[in-house]
Amino acid sequence: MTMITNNLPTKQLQALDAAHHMHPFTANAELAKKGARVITRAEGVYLTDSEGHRILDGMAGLWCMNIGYGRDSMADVAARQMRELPYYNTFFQTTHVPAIALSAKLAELAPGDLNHVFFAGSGSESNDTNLLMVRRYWQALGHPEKNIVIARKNAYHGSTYAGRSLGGMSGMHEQGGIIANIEHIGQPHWYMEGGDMTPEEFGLMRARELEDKILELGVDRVAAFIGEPVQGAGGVVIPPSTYWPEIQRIVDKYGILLIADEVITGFGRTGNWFGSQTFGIKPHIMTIAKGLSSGYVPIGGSIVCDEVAKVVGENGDFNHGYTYSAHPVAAAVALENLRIIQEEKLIERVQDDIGPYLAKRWAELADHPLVGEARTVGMMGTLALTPETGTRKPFASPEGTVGYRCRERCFANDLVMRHVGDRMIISPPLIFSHDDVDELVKRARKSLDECYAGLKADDLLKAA
Ligand code: PXG
Repeated sequence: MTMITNNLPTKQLQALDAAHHMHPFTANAELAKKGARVITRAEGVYLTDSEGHRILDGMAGLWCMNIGYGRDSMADVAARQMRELPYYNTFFQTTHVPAIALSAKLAELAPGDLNHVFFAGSGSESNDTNLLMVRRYWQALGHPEKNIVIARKNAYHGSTYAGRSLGGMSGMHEQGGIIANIEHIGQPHWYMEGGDMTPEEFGLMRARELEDKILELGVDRVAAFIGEPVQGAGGVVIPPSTYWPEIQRIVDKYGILLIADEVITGFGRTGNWFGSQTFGIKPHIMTIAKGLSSGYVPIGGSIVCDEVAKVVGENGDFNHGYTYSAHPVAAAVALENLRIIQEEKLIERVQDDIGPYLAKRWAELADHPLVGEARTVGMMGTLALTPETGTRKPFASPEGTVGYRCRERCFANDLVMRHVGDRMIISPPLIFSHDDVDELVKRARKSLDECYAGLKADDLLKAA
């Protein structure tokens, strides 16, 4: 077989990719016709493709590249760890230094009594762990029937069976169904679903769906509630200020467990170490991945409070674990990533400098005729595309038509900005400079202009 390198012609790489590589969340036959964009290298906040384009990464990879690409020390730590101890497991009464150091570090960083870490290879696996952990907790306390987890529509909790079942993406549920004893309530998405209510009224209403659901099922059946502090894949849904305090009140009142899925919101994304701190949430378990290693290596985990860890730990074996739980190379690289975040004060930067600057520049896009709403929290941003500013009406075209067209313009303008339905979203690396923000807003505005002109020409600027 020929050596496949960056130097092969794009067309040849695309043909091999189409022949052998099944892409996630993709209509592969369709992609094969046009060919995937081949990313060949990256440095800082820019990607380079096989055609030599320099692409500004407004999504930090897939919400994970918090410290930016091309950090030599990350590679050095990985190489050192691979030479010293490339692999060992933590089953069978063994441990190793990277596992010890990373779990202790996470216990130090996590709020409250979240002092115990169960490692996995990804966010999805960690949510599998969490589903089992909360069920096992109640079972060990003598309540095996307390096994239902309440989650939310349009949530994303991963792609394994537990992840996709806890998640509330209808397109995922339609393919293969979901596992039993998971219930979904409404999401706190005021712009799309708030009707005539104020955001604050709507936030309370949606939170109280949790209380209604607990009473409907019976509190003796409910193990836990899971939510992302800010829904990421659902379209950067920043909840109304009333939402999380009311969820917390309900969870406390009925004594059910609270899982905060921090896979996106963890490690500085919202201006604190964890989104739970930004929104005043006190979870029993936090799901982590992505920014834990800034995507340099796959690693995820569950940070667990004293009480849950005690009950699960004091009742015999917890029959669960992954070959790569606390993988030493991944753990060492994650530790180096945390060191960089701390030493470069990236979280303080998001809080005091680059977050507010992004908020200011992003808000300027609200004057665009295609934009109905422009919001940010920390280094996450969202634009609602609208056929009619001043209303929150959707487009007449099938949802996602306009968003897809806008994303195509971003692609053409060398900007990674995603669409979710008819919403555009960003989640740039935390190391973004003011110039990078300016460049992102410039490319976004150009893409919006071109999208708007195209919609006008094709008579698609119509409200439903
Ligand atoms: N929880 C949350 C909140 C996530 O965003 C996962 C769990 C699963 O993590 P892993 O590491 O198993 O992928 C995620 C992942 C998108 C997109 O389209 C988002 C994710 C993954 C893939 C695509 O925005 N988030």
